[in-house]
Amino acid sequence: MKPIKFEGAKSKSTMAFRHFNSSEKIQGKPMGEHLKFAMSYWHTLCSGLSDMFGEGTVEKTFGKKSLIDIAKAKADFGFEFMSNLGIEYYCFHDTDIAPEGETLKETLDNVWMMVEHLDVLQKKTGIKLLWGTANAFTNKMFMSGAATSPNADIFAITAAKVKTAIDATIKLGGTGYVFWGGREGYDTLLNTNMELELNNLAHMLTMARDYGRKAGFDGDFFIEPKPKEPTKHQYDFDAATCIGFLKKYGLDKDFKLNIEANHATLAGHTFRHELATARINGMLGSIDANQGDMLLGWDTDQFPSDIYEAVYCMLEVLKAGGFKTGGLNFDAKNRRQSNTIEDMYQGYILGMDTYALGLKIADRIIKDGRIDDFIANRYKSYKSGIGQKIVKGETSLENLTKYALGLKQINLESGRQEHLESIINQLMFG
Ligand code: XLS
Ligand code: CA
Ligand code: CA
Repeated sequence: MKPIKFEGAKSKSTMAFRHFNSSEKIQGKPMGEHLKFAMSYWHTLCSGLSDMFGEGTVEKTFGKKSLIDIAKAKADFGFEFMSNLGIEYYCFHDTDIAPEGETLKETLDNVWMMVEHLDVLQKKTGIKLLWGTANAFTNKMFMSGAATSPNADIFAITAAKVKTAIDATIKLGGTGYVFWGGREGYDTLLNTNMELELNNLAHMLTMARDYGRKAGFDGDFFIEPKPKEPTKHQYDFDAATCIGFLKKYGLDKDFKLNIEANHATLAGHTFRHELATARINGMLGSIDANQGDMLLGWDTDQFPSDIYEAVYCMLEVLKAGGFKTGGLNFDAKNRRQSNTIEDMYQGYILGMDTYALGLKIADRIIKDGRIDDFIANRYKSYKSGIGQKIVKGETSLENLTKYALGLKQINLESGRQEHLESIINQLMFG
């Protein structure tokens, strides 16, 4: 496979970029730096595209037999794939990069062996690690959770995996470390001590923070909210729940959020709602870019193709001042019937072009100014007089009652949703 080229919007090729032109500047900054695209190791290099009803439709052993040889071949393919696409970052779980051994020691040693291999590939290509994480949900020992397991030995094994994954992240220069809850949640309170489990989860995150800081990790820790799947009640339900949790346990200075599009919609929110919730709390750290299917009630992890969603996402990213330690990780996999290497490239090209176009249109919306002006104007009553006192917290129920009793008439101004939606369409399609 050859490097994928930028051919511009007129191109009819689906094996070329039509919008993603890494060096093109938007708001004075190259597109590549705005978008910080990352490859998800698990979907891209490990998933055979099996589902609940059927086996995988693609083979990802890369012609090798032993587990270690397969792991190295995956890494080699992955770095060639990223280089061809011009993707500068990747994300992994410990179990994506290295096979599990017979014992915990063997498993952790395998991770270290692969870290050395990845280090060489990083130096050769200039590709960087965005974030690392520990998989504490696939192995059957985690059936009842990891940091929230009812069994303290499982908690200890989780700690060992988290420690190694943090060490690996530091060694590879990762700027983020993710905690996605996995099986941290419950199916029934008939067998669950929720209070103890939540306290233990906080103990794990606190130990990870303290260990990471001591070991020299100066990036961000991220929590990735998800409302359900695999458990009925995932503890990290959505952005607001996670922020409340982090504040309760004093972790909000070191943790930010990794918002996934598909998890947002599973929570009954829009993607933008989750991003905005994180942003206004100063916690928009990183993004898992994908999309779900509104007619299917599960986490389908599809490559993003919805331009509206990408536009609203990039508006939030621009408003947050861009990514610092995070980026846009394609936590996405091909559909089961898309089972060729070409499909893998086309999935990424689709996602990258969707977000590049999203960025361009978001910039256009900001420059146009009509939406921002409308919102600012809508709240003008808070700029002076009583409104200003409310905003500053300088009034009371008594004062406001006196003021309200003196009101002669009130102005109910239209929210003009349809007008605003037309502006968005104008700016998107002309
Ligand atoms: C699963 C999650 C997972 C995290 C990393 O639904 O998206 O892949 O991103 O553990
Ligand atoms: Ca994810
Ligand atoms: Ca997902």
